[in-house]
Amino acid sequence: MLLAACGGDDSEGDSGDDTTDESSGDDSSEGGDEEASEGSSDIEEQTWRFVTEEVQGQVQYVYAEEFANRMSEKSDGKINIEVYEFGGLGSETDQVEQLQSGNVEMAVMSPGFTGNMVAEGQLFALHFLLPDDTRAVQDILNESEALNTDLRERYEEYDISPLAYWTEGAMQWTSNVGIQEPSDFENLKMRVQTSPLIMESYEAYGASPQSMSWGELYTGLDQGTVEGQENPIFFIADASFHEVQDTMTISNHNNYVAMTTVNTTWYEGLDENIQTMIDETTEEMQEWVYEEQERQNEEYLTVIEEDTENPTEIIELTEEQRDEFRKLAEPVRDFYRDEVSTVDGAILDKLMEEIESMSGE
Ligand code: 6CS
Repeated sequence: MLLAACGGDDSEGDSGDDTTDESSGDDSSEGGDEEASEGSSDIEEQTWRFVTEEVQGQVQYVYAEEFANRMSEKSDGKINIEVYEFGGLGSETDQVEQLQSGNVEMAVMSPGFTGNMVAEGQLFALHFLLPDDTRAVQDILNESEALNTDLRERYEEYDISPLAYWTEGAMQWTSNVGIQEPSDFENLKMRVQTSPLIMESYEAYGASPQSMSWGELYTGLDQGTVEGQENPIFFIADASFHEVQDTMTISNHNNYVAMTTVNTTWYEGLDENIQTMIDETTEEMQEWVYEEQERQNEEYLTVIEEDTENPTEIIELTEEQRDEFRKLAEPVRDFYRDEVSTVDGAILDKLMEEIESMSGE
């Protein structure tokens, strides 16, 4: 499949020069005024592949398109990045393998799909760990040494370098039962990503979690193979999950964290000026993607609210109701320390200290 996809069939990949996608917003030309970097004349023409877990218009995809455009401009057109949407190169876990083997150079990856490999990365599955405020979450993701140094080193043991972590927004629950208290999860067949700790988090509420690719999720919910799921609002609406679910619970129990990743061996073999160009672009993109996810999450909330053909009851949890879930979620941190982590939870504990010291600033 990869060979076919890499064979230059434009329907599979995006050259990265296509700025016509309206959903990338007016900002798609941001960075367009930037001068080609000094020394770009030394750069040899090259094509890289950048795979995402989402489809055209969704946050990860427009992120990769914008990244590609900026790299092309900075390199005076020498670096051409082909962007692949979800599905073109297999499932989410296939994509992880393709990055590791170097079949693709770059990927947007969710830690929830590397849980069976990088044990420490599962800390993102812990509910009520990150701050409630999404901006504060992004600040932690930008500044945390636990994540950007210690966790990165763990991923690098598997030839994956996370260059940045960014939020795609707070996650909410959808179901037909209308989740308001932990007992509503009793035996609920909850669809989750492949991380064992995500499963543990839902077992703590009494649910019956099942891992599944999101490509099968609409049908799974429609046919009752699974009965609930978690995602940011933009994704729930754009993937039409709300059409096959009666309720959406605004729980803000966690943020959806994505990682900009590169194949470590490939990246380390690049000329220093190209590495710098990648690093600078990754850093610039942090604010860009923050605003993009915020815009999409706001817009798609309205889409759900105004979809009269597929009405979805929106249930907003009170702080007291959230506390009932929090009480059950917090002991899962000990499970992570004792049963999951290979360093007794050292990265988690450092992250928790960082969160505490940032929230006190
Ligand atoms: O639920 C999922 O698996 C998908 N959710 C998002 C927000 N992005 C891609 C991911 O695979």
